Formats: sequence, C-alpha cells, structure tokens
Amino acid sequence: MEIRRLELFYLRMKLRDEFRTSFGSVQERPVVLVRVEEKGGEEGWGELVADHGPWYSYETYDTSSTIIRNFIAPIVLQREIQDVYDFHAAVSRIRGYPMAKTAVEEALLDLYGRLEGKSIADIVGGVRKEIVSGVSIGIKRSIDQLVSEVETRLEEGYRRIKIKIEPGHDVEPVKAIRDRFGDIPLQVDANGAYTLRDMQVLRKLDNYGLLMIEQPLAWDDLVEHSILSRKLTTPICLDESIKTLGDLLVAYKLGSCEIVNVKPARVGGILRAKEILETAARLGIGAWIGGMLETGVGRAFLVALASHPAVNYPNDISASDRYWEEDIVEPPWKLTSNGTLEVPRQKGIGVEVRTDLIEKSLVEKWSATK
Ligand code: OSB
Ligand code: MG
Repeated sequence: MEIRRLELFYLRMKLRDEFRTSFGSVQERPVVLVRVEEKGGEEGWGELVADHGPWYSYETYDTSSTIIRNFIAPIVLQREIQDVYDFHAAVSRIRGYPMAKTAVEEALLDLYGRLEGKSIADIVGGVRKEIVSGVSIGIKRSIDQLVSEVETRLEEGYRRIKIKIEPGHDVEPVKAIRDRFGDIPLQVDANGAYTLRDMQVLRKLDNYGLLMIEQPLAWDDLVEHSILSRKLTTPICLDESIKTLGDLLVAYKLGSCEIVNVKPARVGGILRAKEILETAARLGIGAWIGGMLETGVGRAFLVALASHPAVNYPNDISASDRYWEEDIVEPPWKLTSNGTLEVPRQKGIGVEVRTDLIEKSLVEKWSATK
C-alpha cells in the first residue's frame, strides 16, 4: 500500500446527554478522524478516541494527534507499508500512545479491506452475523433519573446494563435497579475509584449477583486486584490495567481478573486486540469489547472485533443514537429487535462516511502528503 496522503479531521460533537464517570464528565467529545489515501485514490478511515484530558489514560486528543502528525504520519508516508503488521513494526519505536497508533492502524485496515474486498470482520477472524449490544450508563444526578434511564434502555432492547459507580454512588443505585428490574444482566464500572480500604462497600456489592465488577481499583494495578479477586465471588473485569498482551499474562498468573474488557484504542490497535482476544480464550479468561463513546467510524471496528469467537459477554457497543443526534456514517448503527447490531460484510468498515456531516462539525483540518 503506497499512501500518498494522511488527513486529520478535528470535530467537536455534542453528546445527546452528559456522560459522567468517576474520573469526570463529558458533554462534547473532541473527535479526530484519520483519513488515508493510497496512490490509486482508494481511502480508509479511522478514529482517535482520546478525550480532552488525561483522565482515562495519559493520552489526550491534542497530544495524541501531535504524535500522529509528527511521528506516525511521516512513517506511513515515507516508507511503503506492505501491510498492517508492517505498520505495527514501524511504529513500535514510538513508546506508548496506543490511541494514536490505533487511529492510524484503523484507517490502514479500512483501506486494506477496501482494496482486497474484505470486511474488517473477515480480517480479524470474526464469525458472528450479529453482536450482543449492552449499554453503559453514566452517573446521574439522582437515583430516580438512573432508574428511569435503565428502564428506557431495557425498553429499547439493550441486552445488558452497565452503570458507572464511585464511592458514595454504588450500593444504593445497584439496589434500586435490582429492586425495580429484578435479575437483569447488570454490571458496574468504577474506573479505578476504590482501594482495598473500601472492602466493606465492595463486599456489599458482591451480594447483588452482578455479572462483573469492572476496574474497581487503580488504573495501573494488577497486584491489589489479585488480592481483591480472592475476596469476592463476583468476577473482576479489568479495563484500564490491561494495556498489553503481557499485562494479560501477568493478570492471569496473579489471578487479577476473570474477564477482560478489550478496547482496541487502549491496547494499540485492532490486531493487538485480536491477539488479546485469542489469548484470553486460550487462558479461559472471559472477554467482551468495550467502547470510548465512538462515532460510527470507531464503532465499526468494535462491531467487527465483537464478532470474534472469543467474545463471550455482551459488549459496550450501543447504537449510534445512544450518543449522537446524527452519526457521521450511513447507515447509522441500529439496534435490531434482538438487542444486537448486525456485522457488515461489505469491504472495509462497511458503512459510508458522511463527509457532508463532517464538514458541519469541523473545527480544524490537517493534512500531509508524500
Ligand atoms: O471505562 O468503559 C469505560 C467511556 C469512556 C471512557 C471509559 C469508559 C467508557 C464507557 C462507555 O464505559 C462505553 C461506550 O458506550 O462507548
Ligand atoms: Mg471501563
């Protein structure tokens, strides 16, 4: 693949509702889309999911897009990238910045798929026709508001509910949801907000038959999670703590988690995510695909990964209208009557990128040519 142009589109997209986690709140997401174009004119699209601030990880849309501009784009434009494995080898000199690498890798994969007539699901070894869609619900102003949102999402057909928790907002909301909706598939995500000193609360949460507790302890910890995991019956799922395949192997040896939330942007790419899925399956670790409030572009890659046979829990991949008034892809991602999303089999990401809508939210554009 001879890439002749790499472009970044900086957009500002308003979320339909505020999304609050233990590490902060988002109302408007800075979206950076990557477009690559090869010498024959074919294109590929990817998405940078880094947020305004270094809260979920150290990456921000600003620092990571600078890494793309100054270091990744020159690599892609100056040497011939044979395939996406070649891209990974070439960018391995850059330490860290998995979100920046993922954004460009996605664009190259989409391009490769379009050139070869393969879907992203084909490329990652996906086998399912549809994937199970769960929904992630942020921290609300009141328990009533939360319960009413859960009701709406269940009516829409979502197959599993995840709520965000933090100290002071944990047992009470879980109890309220159980009291109102009974034994629905329910899990919680703390984004690292607790410590082992919070055992009392964590033990209480353990009594609610949750599918899992996601990232209860520090974002970079594996040891304390292994201690906690021995004290709880609810499975521990790790998100932030698993940044590489090596982390997953250490977590396995230590017994830090029973389940892993696989996000391509956190582990440095779609192919890295595929490796982690395959290893999780081999080790008997449960797996599902997480999200980062993606637009329809990033969502396409999540759907493709979720069609992998190693995925055995519902995913944080909701329909476009859960976050966006108007998504930037056609067709937008739609929930089926089964609470699933269909896996496209057309070449590349399988949805059209609406450049007219990109223009509407565009703040800045950057491009580099060979
Ligand atoms: O921890 O899974 C998380 C969103 C932004 C940052 C971190 C997380 C999330 C979500 C939302 O939970 C998942 C989604 O619907 O995209
Ligand atoms: Mg999480």
